[in-house]
Amino acid sequence: MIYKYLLEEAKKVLDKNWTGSYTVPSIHLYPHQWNWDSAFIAIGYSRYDTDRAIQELVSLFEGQWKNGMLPHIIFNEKNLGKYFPEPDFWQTENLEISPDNKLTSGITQPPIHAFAVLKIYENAKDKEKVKEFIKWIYPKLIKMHKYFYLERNPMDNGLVYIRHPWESGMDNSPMWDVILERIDINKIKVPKFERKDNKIIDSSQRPKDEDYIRYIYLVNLFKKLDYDEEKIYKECPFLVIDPLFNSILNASNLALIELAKIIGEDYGQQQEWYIQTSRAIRDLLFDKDKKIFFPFDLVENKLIKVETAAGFMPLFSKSASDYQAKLIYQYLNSHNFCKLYDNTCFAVPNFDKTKEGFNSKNYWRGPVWININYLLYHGLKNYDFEEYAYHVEKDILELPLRFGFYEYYDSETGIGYGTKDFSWTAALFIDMVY
Ligand code: 2M8
Repeated sequence: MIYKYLLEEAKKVLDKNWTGSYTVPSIHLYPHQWNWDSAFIAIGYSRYDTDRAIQELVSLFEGQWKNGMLPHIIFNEKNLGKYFPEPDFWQTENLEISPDNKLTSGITQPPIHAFAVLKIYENAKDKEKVKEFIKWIYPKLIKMHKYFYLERNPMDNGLVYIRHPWESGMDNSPMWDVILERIDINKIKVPKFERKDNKIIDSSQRPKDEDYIRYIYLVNLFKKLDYDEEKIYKECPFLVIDPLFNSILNASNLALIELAKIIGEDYGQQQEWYIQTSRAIRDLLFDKDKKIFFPFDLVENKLIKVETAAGFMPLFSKSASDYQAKLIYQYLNSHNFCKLYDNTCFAVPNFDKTKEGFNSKNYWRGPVWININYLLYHGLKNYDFEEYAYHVEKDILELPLRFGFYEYYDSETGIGYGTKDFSWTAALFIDMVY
């Protein structure tokens, strides 16, 4: 295969970003350990270095909170001063529920970890070694899922909320615009801060300053409320059921069933979670006229009708009905996203190209992201949409081949943007090539 020769380059990217115990997403822009990045990175390692794949997740889970939450950043004390916001802003170190020996943020990210652990097992030559690792991480994964179902499941229907755009992983997605406008930047007070990201990357490809003011407002609110989930739920203006987050959680529920079988544990609990969350995704988040799943705003109790790739993700967890999957497919395979054999786009942009505010170069507002396409690829396979899955696979391989291992790619020209030598792009490329 022509992509094989690039494998070594992809591995070099991961080597460059490897710290000895985990992998940074990018040395300059993201110099700490990130939650869902590490899971994607571990999937890449699982193809050729089981030990590193395991080590990546061991380091990550050392930062797990006592209440089960896995923070979105585990800070590396040696690298402090290069990123914003860091521990001085989060101030989580003296909480009863935060870990004793790690500095972390106070929010989480999409829980793709059980899915990644199963991949490590499937790809390993030495299954017994991975079995020992599964025995170690399984209770931690269960604890994390329990945290979501107990503390973030306000309707008690298996749909869990996020409370910060950073928790979605799709930080400045147009999905969050209307909600964030609720936070009036002329009326709020936030501590003085200085961004670092827009000194490293051209600011036209990053979130706006107004976005950051709101992000920091929310961090400050959590801090003020001592990271107490009940208090946060009462006061937070950003409380959203995200289809991406819930689909990932649910795909991980499926993986947890398999992991339990491998180590001989009972899996009734995760089966129940799976059934409940699937049903709620199908019944509450789908819009059959728009042919896509939407996020749900818990503050105003309504769907947020903004069409992004997050709305295709119930395919990944097999939570969409066949009827919903067919409608989704029609919409995905149209000029709004990227039609098969249309040579003017790459599969698939993160936002409907025909909508106001679409920007093919700006971060989560329209470029192609490899991790999202990776999830979509698996989702399409789940429903036997083989031709489109192949189309997505081809672009996941071709974009790095033609343009390098970038953080995201212009969905019209394919040119890479954001930071280069980006870990999950390299890791998922590796997984696809093997
Ligand atoms: C981006 O988010 C961070 C905050 O978490 C940032 O912009 O500083 C997002 O793309 C997120 O999904 C990703 O996990 C993180 C590290 O790659 O960068």
